Amino acid sequence: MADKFVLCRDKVLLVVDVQNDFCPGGALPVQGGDEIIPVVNRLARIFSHVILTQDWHPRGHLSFASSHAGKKLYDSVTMPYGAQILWPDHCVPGTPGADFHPGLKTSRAELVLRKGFNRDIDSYSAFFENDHQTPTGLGGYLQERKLSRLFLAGLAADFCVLYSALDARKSGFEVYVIEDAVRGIDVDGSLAEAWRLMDEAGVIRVREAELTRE
Ligand code: VGL
Ligand code: ZN
Repeated sequence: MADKFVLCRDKVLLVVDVQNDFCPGGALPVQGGDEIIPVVNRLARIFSHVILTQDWHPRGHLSFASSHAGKKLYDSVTMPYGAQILWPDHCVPGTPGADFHPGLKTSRAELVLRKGFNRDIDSYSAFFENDHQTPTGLGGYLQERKLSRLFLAGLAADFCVLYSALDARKSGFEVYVIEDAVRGIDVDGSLAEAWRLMDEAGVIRVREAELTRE
């Protein structure tokens, strides 16, 4: 089973948002978020291509509850592009929370993609902003380099990993999610729903051991 993964030259490890703000002690901590770091570091050594994403929101970003008078954390508001959950201020460039977790080994990354930098629109997905129309350029980058098999890791399983996986499927990529290299936020059952949506979209679940076994 594992041999089909090894020596696969077009495989990409896409590491989503392993930043201080999503780890314990951060502004929007994902429970156990830092536990995936040793797993991701081991995986990064065996993939021929590593891409990292960084959530990157200017101060006053409209996904922040603090930008909406009278709204509370995790309220949902209607934006021109649809529903938006309101988050604590997070991943503001220039703050430590926006940095990669110091334990994450970043040296093998050939691309660092930032997303969510437009004040008026969030971008959970590494492929399209939350209007599902504005591309980040990642799809074009992968296509141009003929990289078609994506293995996702990172935070959070039920937001940025989920939307990246779904968009990648829609864009025609073969998509795997490495179950023990992700953790979720779980707002109102969002984690179970995320696994359901990924299964339905043909995202294949794998574990680290299946990728490393000889
Ligand atoms: C994320 C909520 C807000 C994520 C980013 O990385 O999953 N979640 N911004
Ligand atoms: Zn964000």
